[in-house]
Amino acid sequence: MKVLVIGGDGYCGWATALYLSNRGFEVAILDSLVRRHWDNEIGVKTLTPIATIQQRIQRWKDLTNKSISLFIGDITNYEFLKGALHKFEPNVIVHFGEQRSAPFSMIDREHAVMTQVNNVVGTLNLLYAMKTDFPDCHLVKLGTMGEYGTPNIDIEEGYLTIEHNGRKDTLPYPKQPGSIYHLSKVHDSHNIHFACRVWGLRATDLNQGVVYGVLTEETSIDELLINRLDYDGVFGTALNRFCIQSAVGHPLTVYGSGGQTRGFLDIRDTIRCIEIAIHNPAGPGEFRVFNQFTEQFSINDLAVMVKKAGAAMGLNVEIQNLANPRVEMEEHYFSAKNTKLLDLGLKPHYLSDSLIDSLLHFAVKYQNRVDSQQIPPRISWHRE
Ligand code: NAD
Ligand code: USQ
Repeated sequence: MKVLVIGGDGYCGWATALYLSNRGFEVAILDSLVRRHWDNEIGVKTLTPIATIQQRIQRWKDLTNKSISLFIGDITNYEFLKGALHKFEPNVIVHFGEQRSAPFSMIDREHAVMTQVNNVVGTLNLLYAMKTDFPDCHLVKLGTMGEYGTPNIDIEEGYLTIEHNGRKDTLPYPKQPGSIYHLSKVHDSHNIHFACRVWGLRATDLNQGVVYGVLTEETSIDELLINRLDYDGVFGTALNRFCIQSAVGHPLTVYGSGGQTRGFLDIRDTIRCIEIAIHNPAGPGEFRVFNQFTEQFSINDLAVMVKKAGAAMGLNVEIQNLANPRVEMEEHYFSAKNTKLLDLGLKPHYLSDSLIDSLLHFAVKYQNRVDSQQIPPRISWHRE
């Protein structure tokens, strides 16, 4: 089976491409490398020294004798996208290729517009290319749990059955995203749903929670295969940031009171969920939604766990409550369903002391690459 991994040079995409290649899928990576450009634009670096995509793929070939094809270009360029699809002829397209940072999307009007154009137009191009030439291809699209926001009722997997004035229907779950980036994912979901309903395309929208961790079986076998691990205030995400902060003696940056609760998962489960979605494709015309996370935590829960694991390693970890740069609820109900992937066979790697411990050791190993100036949040959601 041929799988095209769009965004395959990124954090989730690189780990997924190698995992699928290792399992015998014929894999191609399509990436514009724009994420490396955005890092340069805002002056940040991943904790880890990542090789070029060409070196990475060559090293994988040298070590395993498995080839990964490479298409460098932007999916907002329709001619390029169509050319790549015709050359590779995928059975499955796994789409990670978007601007994925909420703070980056909130910098100013330019970054907001760029995020939505990049994400919405890229996905729309993909849908048109599938409609015209690859109608049977299965689209596995990375969405986000943040599409739902934090409603005061249970979050279902994509759809909600509602009774209204004596009539009943199952409709898309209401969306209340918390950033321009998260909104772009809502727009994508609507467009993909439309393409399934009207053109009969098949798609799985994976509403993923916050991913943590860095090592997977494949990315850990050689330094040249190492994955990116972001810790800066723009692209770094909660738990990964806390581990790296602990390693360099920076107080943990809890925004506001820290009661914000989100779904989380280990990167080893990200790649497995993609494999599960591929093996169990959506039917023609079906827009299927899975909530892809394994556990819920508040930011305070995570900070306390990291502090405890740090203490066991002899690190003195402080927790600091910063003024929240975001506009979000800090104390709220959060109860999201996540049974669909479990029913299809996902065996989660739950967050454990040993995982935090290994992330802390990993962070300590690369601590000399940390620029502490990049840790504090510097983008505000507030109106001046
Ligand atoms: P990332 O920034 O590490 O990787 C994204 C990759 O996509 C980059 O290599 C980038 O160059 C590429 N890309 C972006 N726009 C492109 C375009 N127009 N054409 C071609 N390539 C393009 O991000 P990630 O953390 O790996 O996230 C991947 C996906 O998973 C995103 O869609 C994100 O919304 C989703 N997701 C991520 C997380 C997380 O915690 N990292 C959680 C939930 C959902
Ligand atoms: N937070 C802190 N301190 C930090 C970083 C974050 O308190 O140092 C808080 C934020 O205020 C927020 C929560 O932690 O309440 C999550 O923030 P995050 O930066 O870890 O993640 P988020 O901005 O939501 O985005 C990340 C990915 C995005 C993905 C999303 C999944 O960057 O691509 O879509 O996680 S979810 O959160 O489920 O929407």
